[in-house]
Amino acid sequence: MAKDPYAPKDAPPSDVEHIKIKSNYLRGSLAETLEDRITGSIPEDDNRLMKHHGSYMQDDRDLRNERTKQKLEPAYQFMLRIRAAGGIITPSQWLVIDELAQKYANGTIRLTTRQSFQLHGIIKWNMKTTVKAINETLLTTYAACGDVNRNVMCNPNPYQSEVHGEVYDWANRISEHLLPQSRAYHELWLDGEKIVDSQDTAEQEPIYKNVYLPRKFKIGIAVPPSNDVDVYSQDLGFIAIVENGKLAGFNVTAGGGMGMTHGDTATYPQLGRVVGFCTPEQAVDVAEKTVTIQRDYGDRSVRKHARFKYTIDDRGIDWYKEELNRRLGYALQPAREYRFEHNGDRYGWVKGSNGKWHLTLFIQNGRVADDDQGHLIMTGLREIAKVHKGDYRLTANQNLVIGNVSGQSKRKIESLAEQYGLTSGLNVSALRRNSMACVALPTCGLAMAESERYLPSLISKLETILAGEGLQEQEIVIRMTGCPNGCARASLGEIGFIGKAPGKYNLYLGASFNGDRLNKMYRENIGEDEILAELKPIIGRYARERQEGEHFGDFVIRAGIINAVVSGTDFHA
Ligand code: SRM
Ligand code: SF4
Repeated sequence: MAKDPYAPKDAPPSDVEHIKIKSNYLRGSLAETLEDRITGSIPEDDNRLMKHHGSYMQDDRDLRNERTKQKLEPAYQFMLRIRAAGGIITPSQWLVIDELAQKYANGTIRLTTRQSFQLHGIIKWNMKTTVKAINETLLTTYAACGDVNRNVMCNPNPYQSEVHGEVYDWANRISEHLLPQSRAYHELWLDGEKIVDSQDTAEQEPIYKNVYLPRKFKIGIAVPPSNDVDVYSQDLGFIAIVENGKLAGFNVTAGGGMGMTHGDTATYPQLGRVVGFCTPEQAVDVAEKTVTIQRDYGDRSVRKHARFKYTIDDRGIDWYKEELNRRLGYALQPAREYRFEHNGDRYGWVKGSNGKWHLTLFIQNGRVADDDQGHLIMTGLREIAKVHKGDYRLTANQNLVIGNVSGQSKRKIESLAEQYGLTSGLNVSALRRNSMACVALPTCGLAMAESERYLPSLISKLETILAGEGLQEQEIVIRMTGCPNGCARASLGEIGFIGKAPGKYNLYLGASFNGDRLNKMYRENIGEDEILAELKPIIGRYARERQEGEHFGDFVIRAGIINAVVSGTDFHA
C-alpha cells in the first residue's frame, strides 16, 4: 500500500485546500480585488483562485530589477489561457484572439503545448473586457488552469478526417463533462446574475465537490500512428483503436506526468501505463470516474506529491484498475493492438479523406508574431483568417494547421502563406522541426533559465554540427524547458534540456522518437560551450555507428552512452 514519501495521510491539508474550500466555489474576493484601483495586482489567495478562471498574475521579469531600483511595484500583468478542446477554432475566432492580442496583450499570441492559446501582458483593468470578448466568440478561459481537468488534447489528424471527427467529438464531450459547474465564472466575467450564498443554493459541483482536485489533471487522446499528444505524459490518456476504418474504442492509459523538482528524488516524470480498453460510449464515464478517484485519493497535504501519477505509484496500477472497475460497475476490456511511429507533427499539405486540404505550418515554439526578417506570421494568419472558410487547428507541438481548405481555395491560401513567409518554416532543418521550448522568461514566474528565447539559437549551433556529419535531414526530437516543471515535455525529448540557473541546463538523453520512453540525465548544470562539446562526439558516433532507421534516442542507449529509463520511479537511479 501507500509508501507515501512525504506525509502521513492525516497530515493537514495544504493552504491551497483551505483557499478552495473557503472560496465559495471559486469566488473568493476576486470581484472586489479585480476592481481595486490602488494596485495592478491581486492578493495571493485570489491569485490561486484566478487560475481556475484561466489566468495567472505575472510580472515582466526583464523589468523587475529596474523597477525595484526605482522603488516601483513589479510590472504586474496577467496571462490568459484560452482553451478549445482538441485545439480547433474558426477563422473568425482567430480574428478575435488576434484583435485582443493587439489591443490588450503584448501584441503576440502563444500557441501552447496543450493546443490552447495564451495572451500575455494584460493589465488587471482590461481583464474583464478581454475575457468577455473571448466568451462572446464562444471560446472560454474557464478551467484552462487550476486544480481541475484542463484542456483535453486530441490529435488534429488531417489524414483520416472521419475518424478524427469522431475522436474530436469525444474529446469535446469529455472536456464539457468535466468543466466545473460553479457560476462564479459567469458572475465575475460575464455579468451573470449573482448567487448570493451558493453554499445554500442549488449550486453544486457534482464531480469536483467544493474541494476541486488536489492538483491539475490532464487528458489527451492520440490517434496512432501519431503520438503527437504525448499520450503517456497525460494523467489519463486515450489511444484511439481504429478497426476496419471505424473507431472501435480507446485503450486507456493512466498515471503520466512530467513535472519534478531539481534535487528532490521523490518527484519524477512518469509515463502512463495502458490499463485496458473501453468503447467510445464508455470514455466519458472512464474519465469521470478516474477524476473522482484522484479527487478522493490524491494527496491534499503536499502539492508536490499531489499529481495522479503519485496516487497511482503509491498504491500500484492494479489498485487503480480495481478501483476504476468498481466505480464504473463494469470492467475495462483487455487492451488492443496499436503502434505509434512518432510524437511530432507532419508538415505541409495533405488531403484528408473528406477531400479537403490541410496545411500544417511550423510555428517556432508556438510564438505567433511578426519579425523583421520577413516572417509576418501574425499578419499572415490574420489575412488568411479573413478569407479562409475552414478551420485553424493547434497541434500539441505548438504548431498550426490551416484545416479544411477546399480545392478551389488551396491556391489562394498557399499564395497568402508564401507571401507572408509562413511556409518558410517548412524548410527548416529536421532538428528544428522537431523542437519545442516552453515560454519561460520573461513572463513565467518559475523560470530558472531561458527557453523559448534561447533554444532557437542553440539549435542553429547544433545544426552546424549535424550538417558536418551529414545529418541535417535526421529527425531528432529536441525539447527545452526553463525549469523542471516540464511544460514542453522535455523529459520526452531524445535530447532534453531543463533549466537549472541562468545560462545553465541539465542535459538529458535517451527518450524514444515516439514518446514511449523517458530520457535520463546525462550532464548536470552545463552552459552552452559544454553542451556543444558533450553533444558533438555523440552526434559523430551516431552518424558513423547507427543502424538502418535507428533513432538518436535508441542509439544512445544501444551504444551504452545512457541507460534506458523503464519507469519514472527509476528516473533518478
Ligand atoms: Fe505548464 C506551470 C506554461 C504545459 C507542467 N506552466 C506553468 C505556468 C503557469 C507557470 C506558473 O505556474 O506560474 C507557466 C506559464 C508561463 C507563461 O508565462 O506563459 C506554464 N505550461 C505552460 C505552457 C504555456 C507551455 C508552453 O510553452 O506551451 C503550456 C500550457 C498548456 C495549456 O495550454 O494548458 C504548459 N505544463 C504544461 C505541460 C505539458 C502538457 O500538459 O502536456 C506540463 C507537463 C505535464 C504535466 O502536467 O505533468 C506542465 N506547468 C507544469 C507544472 C508542473 C506540474 C507538476 O506536476 O508539478 C507547473 C507548476 C505547477 O503546476 O505548480 C506549470
Ligand atoms: Fe515556466 Fe518552468 Fe513551465 Fe517553462 S517549464 S513555462 S519555466 S513553469
